[in-house]
Amino acid sequence: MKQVVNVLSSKINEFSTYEYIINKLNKEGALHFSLIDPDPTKQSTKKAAKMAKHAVEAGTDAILIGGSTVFDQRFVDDTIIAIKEAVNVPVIIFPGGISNVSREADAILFMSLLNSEDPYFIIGQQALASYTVKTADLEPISTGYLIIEPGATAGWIGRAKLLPRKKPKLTAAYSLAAEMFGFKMIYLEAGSGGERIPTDIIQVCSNFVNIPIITGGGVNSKEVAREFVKAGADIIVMGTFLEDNILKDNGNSLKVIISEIKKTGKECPKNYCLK
Ligand code: 1GP
Repeated sequence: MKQVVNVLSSKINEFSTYEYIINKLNKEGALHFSLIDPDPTKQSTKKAAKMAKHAVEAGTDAILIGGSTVFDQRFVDDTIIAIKEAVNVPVIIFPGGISNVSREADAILFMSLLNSEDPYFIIGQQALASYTVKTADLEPISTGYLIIEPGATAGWIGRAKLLPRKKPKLTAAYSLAAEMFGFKMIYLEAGSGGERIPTDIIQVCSNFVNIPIITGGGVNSKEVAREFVKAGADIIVMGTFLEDNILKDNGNSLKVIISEIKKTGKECPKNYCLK
């Protein structure tokens, strides 16, 4: 046990991905994260690295690694290693489950699916993963995860009691509770590749909470990205758009969207405190 504590204490003063996020948000007003699914049926590690390189050239601020149906832990490690060799922005795990945890990443969104009906997704798998995160020297960034209707794969797997699209105050209540519990960030989505969350949900949540709001799912144009940032989203995540376009146009269409996010971010100054 002492050894574990020593391992950790030697890391306390190292550069923190969370600090990078907060400082960049306070400087730029909005960030963009690129989500890559470490799935060998989708792309090789080499292709994943190429996608990340184009995304960084297009202006993305971090690479998220994750998927709801990750099954090959070794492939997750290899994908992250390849990406880290290609780019120098933080690589952060966006875990779909325990098999997503990799010591190769810089940080992990240590998420609790707060609107799950199954305690396993609220605290169970997090408890099981906690030793790995601690001994792997992965920086946990506690994140309250909320899934809104229709929820897609993430909602189904996480046994979410989906938050109603037409009742933004319900999502805001969960977001506020997440902040009161001490979560550092909130992640709102309605599922990957599907329907986007209603903009007024972002707006109402942002009126209530003082921690960064991450959102994604179905973002595929500069208009949508602008609308989300204007409504109060701090970090826009895009996955499917990257998968569909980035190797075809070398990131040119992504660059247009990220430029819009940065432009809109300047109109929405932030002043977050480090927690
Ligand atoms: C899912 O926000 C991510 O959590 C990405 O969604 O694949 O639809 O971009 P998309």
